[in-house]
This record gives sequence, structure tokens and C-alpha cells, in this order.
Amino acid sequence: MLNKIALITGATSGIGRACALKFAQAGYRIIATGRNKEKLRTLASELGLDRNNLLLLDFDVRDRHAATLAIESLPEKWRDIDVLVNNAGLALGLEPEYEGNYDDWDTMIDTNIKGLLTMTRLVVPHMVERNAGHIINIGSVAGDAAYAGGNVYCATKSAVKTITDGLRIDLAHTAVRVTNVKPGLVETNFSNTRFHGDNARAATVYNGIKPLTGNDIADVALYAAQAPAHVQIAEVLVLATHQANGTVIHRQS
Ligand code: NDP
Ligand code: 8X3
Repeated sequence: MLNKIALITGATSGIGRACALKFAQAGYRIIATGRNKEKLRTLASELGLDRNNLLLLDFDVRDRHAATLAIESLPEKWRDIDVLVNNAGLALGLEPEYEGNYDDWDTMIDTNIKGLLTMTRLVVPHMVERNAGHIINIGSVAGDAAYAGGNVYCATKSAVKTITDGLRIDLAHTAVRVTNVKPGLVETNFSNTRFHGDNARAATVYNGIKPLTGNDIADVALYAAQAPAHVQIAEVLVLATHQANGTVIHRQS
């Protein structure tokens, strides 16, 4: 049994939930964070871990004060975080940039960029002190190139790439590793959120193609975390087989 700790943001759904389950199965103690208490409780029952192996933290990654309080109040036995999975994130809307919604832009930037930075700033100093740790950021194929209507979401994931690369440079003198996992189409709650609860429209995103699952991405994250200490998986682009990049998707009718 490993005695490592993985902290996963946005663990209440999709890729984050799958990471919590996979890392738990691999023997990690889990700090599952989310902004919805009810969903955190559901995750806890799915994980079936006792208090020594599971800690639930309820905060919104956009709330820097709440995030700081949560991390700075960690009980002693939960402080040595080995893996930080910066997963919490979302896309909102698919409008042309010149018709975009200001609030949606703010939410994406505050969550996908600033929330990820806050968690990094809070957790990584202790990894540096211990000269051990691993940050796994969930980027996206959307960060490789813009697609129609993707504008601000794509920009946030492009920022995740640059922020991840910058962190890797800043940590090169340490044993702390940094990974950017960039998924393509993954069937989660992502598109339901993007289309503000229009589930019928969300379903069309995966028409005619077998998409990835949260588990597929969690497998990659776990592989990176479990690679030998001298191996740093810097970046992984994970696509469905019939997806070639952010825009080329072969759909069977
Ligand atoms: P889901 O919508 O299924 O999960 C998103 C998770 O992030 C939820 O747990 C959600 O919580 C949480 N979250 C969102 N905003 C906040 C916030 N402000 N504070 C705390 N938690 C928050 O989508 P995915 O699992 O697909 O998305 C996970 C990550 O993967 C995102 O960063 C996304 O950009 C990225 N990604 C997704 C792809 C896809 O095709 N699905 C492809 C490439 C990357 P809540 O349940 O409370 O909303
Ligand atoms: C999610 C993948 O292509 O829907 O980041 O933007 S995509």
C-alpha cells in the first residue's frame, strides 16, 4: 500500500472524479476538492475510504481566500501532498468572440487560469521544501489552436500550457515534476456546462464518434504520477481515435 497523497480539484465530476477513483485504487490517500458539498458526499460514498484515507475540502477555486484557508488549515497528516491534479475547469458558450458573454469569459479565466494558479501557489512551496511532488495540470487540445467559438476557452487552455511550461522551468532544480495532460473529446458534464444545461445540444458534441472517458484521462494522469522518479512526462495529448486535432473529427453517420 502506497502512502502518498493526491489532491484533486474538481473531483465531483468527470475527469476529476475518475482521477479520485483511480488514484484511490492505486493506493493514494485522497484530498478531494469541490464546490458542491452534496456531490463531494456522493464521491465519498463511491470511494468508500475511511477518514485516514479521504479528506473532503469544499471550496471554489476562484475564491482565493477560501482556497488559502483550506490548504493552510490542512491537518499535519495531510500536508505532504505528493500529487496535485489541477483539474477544476470549464467552458462556457461557443459564441463568436465578438458576441461573447462577459460573465462567461470572467468565469473561465477565473477558474481555468487563476484558480489553477492559486492552487499551484498554495501547494507547490511545500513540495519544494520536501524536494518531492508532482503537479498534473489538465490542459486541453483546445490550448493547441483556436477553433470556431472556442476563443476564450482555448485561450485559457493555451495559458495552462504556458503556465505549466513555466512551472517546469522554475522547478527544474528540484525533483518536483510537472505534467500537462491535454485531452480531446471526453464525454463528461463538460458540454452540458458549456451549453448552460442544454443537454440535447451537449449530446451532439459526441455524435458519430466514440469519445474518451474520464477514466481514459485518469489512466494517463496516474501513469505520469507512477513513472519512475527520473522520468518526467512533460506533456501528453490524448485524443479519441477518430479525432485528429481540435477541429478534425471523423464522425460516422
Ligand atoms: P465536468 O464538468 O464533468 O467536471 C468539471 C469539474 O470542475 C466539476 O467537478 C466542477 O464542479 C469543477 N469545477 C468547475 N468550476 C469550479 C470551481 N470554480 N471551483 C471548484 N470546482 C470547479 O468536466 P470535465 O471533467 O470534462 O472537466 C475537467 C477538466 O478537463 C476541465 O479543466 C476541462 O477544461 C478539461 N477538459 C475537458 C475535456 C472534455 O472534453 N470533457 C477535454 C479537455 C480538457 P461542479 O460539479 O461543482 O460544477
Ligand atoms: C475540451 C476539448 O475540444 O471540446 O477542452 O475544447 S474541446
